[in-house]
Amino acid sequence: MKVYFVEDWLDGLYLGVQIESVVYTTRTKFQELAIFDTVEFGRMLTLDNVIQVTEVDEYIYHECIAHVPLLTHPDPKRVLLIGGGDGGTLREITRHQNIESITMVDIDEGVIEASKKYLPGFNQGFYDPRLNLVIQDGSVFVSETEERFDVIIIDSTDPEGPGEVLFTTEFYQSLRRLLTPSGIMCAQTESPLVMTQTVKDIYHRIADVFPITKIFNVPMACYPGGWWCFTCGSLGPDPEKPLREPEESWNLKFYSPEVHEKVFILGPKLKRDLGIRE
Ligand code: AG3
Repeated sequence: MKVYFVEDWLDGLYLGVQIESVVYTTRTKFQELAIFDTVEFGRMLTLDNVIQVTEVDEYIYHECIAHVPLLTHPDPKRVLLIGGGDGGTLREITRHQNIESITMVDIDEGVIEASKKYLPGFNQGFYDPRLNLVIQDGSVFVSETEERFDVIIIDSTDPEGPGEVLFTTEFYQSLRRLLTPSGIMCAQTESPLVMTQTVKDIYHRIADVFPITKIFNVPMACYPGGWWCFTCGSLGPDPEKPLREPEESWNLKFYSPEVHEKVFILGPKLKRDLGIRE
């Protein structure tokens, strides 16, 4: 018997992932969480029936969302991560030995607990002594904190449900206020192929707040359209120009200095669709 998990990407477009077994399901305070072992994507975590991570392609997303901003900032010491409860982004941040403190703010402790139990490839960052873990709505945290950060990373869900507030102009204004003078932020910003209007709206909201705004894009088989993007807002450093290289001992699988340069290339149609002129 073949059993499939189906994510409705859009009306008229879905992804079916054949399941080997259901590892864990729970209803957290905020969402339905499920972890499956799948035939092609390895272990997979879903929230409210939306695929968040799969073992097979998570490194593309996590390496890029972390190393693109961290390696373009001249010397990041204090890092803020909002969301990212599965731990994949945190795992990549903790590779940087020069970072002194990592504040991670996630609304849903249930996701972190599930990752600690069922996602062994993702969760080592939770045991890093530099981590200050805060369970709170990220939008509330950024509007109240007096702390300042060199790099801020937003590893959110889609802009629906608990993640929606992390895509507003007010939120981006708070991020700008929390950044040190050569600070940079990097957010996951959805599918350029099948959510183009959403990407465009987010891009322009960020560009209205930050002096430098750049989008980069990667393949992501498990996300809508198989094509995903991230947007960096910077107060100084050019997100396209890494100032340092990753250590060989990190054994990265996707990110490299060459990849860093290439992921910022957008095709002419996408640039037009997003209203990006340069
Ligand atoms: N966060 C972005 C997931 C968005 C996926 N959207 C979808 N499948 N419709 C992923 C969290 C990774 N740490």
